Amino acid sequence: MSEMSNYMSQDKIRSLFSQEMSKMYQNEVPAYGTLLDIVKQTNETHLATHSYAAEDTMRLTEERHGAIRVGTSDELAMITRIFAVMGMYPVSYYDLSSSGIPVHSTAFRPIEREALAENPFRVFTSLLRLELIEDETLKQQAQSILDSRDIFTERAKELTSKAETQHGLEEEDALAFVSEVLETFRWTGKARVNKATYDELHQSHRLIADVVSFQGPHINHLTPRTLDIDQSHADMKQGGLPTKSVIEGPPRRQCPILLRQTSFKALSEEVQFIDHDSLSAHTARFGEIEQRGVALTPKGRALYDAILEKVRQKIKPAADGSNADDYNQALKDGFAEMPDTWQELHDQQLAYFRYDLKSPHTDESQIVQINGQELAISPIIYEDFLPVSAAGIFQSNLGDNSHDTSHAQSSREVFETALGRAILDEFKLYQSIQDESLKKALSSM
Ligand code: OOG
Ligand code: NI
Repeated sequence: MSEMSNYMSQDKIRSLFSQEMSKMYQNEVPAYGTLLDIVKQTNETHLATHSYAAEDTMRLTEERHGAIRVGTSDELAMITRIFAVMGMYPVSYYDLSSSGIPVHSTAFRPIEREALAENPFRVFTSLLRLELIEDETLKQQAQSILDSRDIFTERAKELTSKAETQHGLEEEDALAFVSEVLETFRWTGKARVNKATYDELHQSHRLIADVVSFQGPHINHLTPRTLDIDQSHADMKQGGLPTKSVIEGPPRRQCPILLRQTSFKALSEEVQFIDHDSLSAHTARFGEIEQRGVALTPKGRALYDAILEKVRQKIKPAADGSNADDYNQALKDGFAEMPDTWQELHDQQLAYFRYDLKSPHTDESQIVQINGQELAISPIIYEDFLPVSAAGIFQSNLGDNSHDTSHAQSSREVFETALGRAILDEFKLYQSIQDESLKKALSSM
């Protein structure tokens, strides 16, 4: 396909986009720059005393994910097309309404092993579920406010169509595409509604005010990768960032699983309403860090979900941090049930692994028997999100007074219709990476 040689690769476009997004966000939210410094420090200290394979620490301090919240299915459909230009596809459906948050979500991310290695940047994308607003009048008002906005620049839409038609973008167009798309995620501080409407939306749910009141889905956080989240979490507190009380996800383990994340809470920002005379404080934008471990199989995930559920039935982390130590202890105790060696996780088919030929350097603990052959295993890193954790991240930024929406029906079909394509199944993606590596390893013996 020689005609494609002039096009910038999707991976490169995605990398540029995440870099530009990072620059913009550091300007918009100075505390985020502080967070990046803290993580950089943790990682340097950690690397001085631990060894990693070079490919594990490439682009270490670059952001691993960001998040946005859109208001309508048309917006989501266009976002889907835009992310596809950057090689990002919707993986997994997260229904957060069961946690009292009126959205459902997916994450747009690269799916091929090579693309993930090049730049794994993902965007957790939520669609507001206005049907969960009880007040009919307010619901209709919110809908018509959303229907009257266009969150994309004309040029962004043109370039997206062009990329689709010609299956790629030349460098000049790709650069323009990145900067035009960035506009959609920029914070302006200018609301499209008056103060009274904002207050009413806010009263209904803080998230609804955040999605409906503005020109577009401002990026609400970015998330770099830390090599030691417990250390970074402590340093964030120490450094005076208003840090979430507990780390979401599994506890610290010998063999890290899935995803652990923590954040500093959204800071107050000035908002100008259309009736000009009100300047007020809106809290929506924050900073987060993440540490990822091995992806679990459906069996491993069921065990994870069951243990977490059991722990949370005993103790739920309070927003003010008052029971954080007890919660962490309960989490640790609960997860004692889950095997914590690579071999057990592998042999019990709880997690996904890549197979390679054994080398003299292969650690004993990462050698397994397959078809009578000894192979080396290495964990396949989890690339997706966890609904309970995501709800915890949302909630810590919505304050204590956010009231529950009624438990709504999950509506994956509605979401997929809005996307204009099917959501990919994370388990199938991990399984195929595992299968391929096994085939390759066995055939080269
Ligand atoms: C998204 C929160 C979820 C995560 O890392 O789980 C999330 C949001 O606040 O819009 O980003
Ligand atoms: Ni996040």
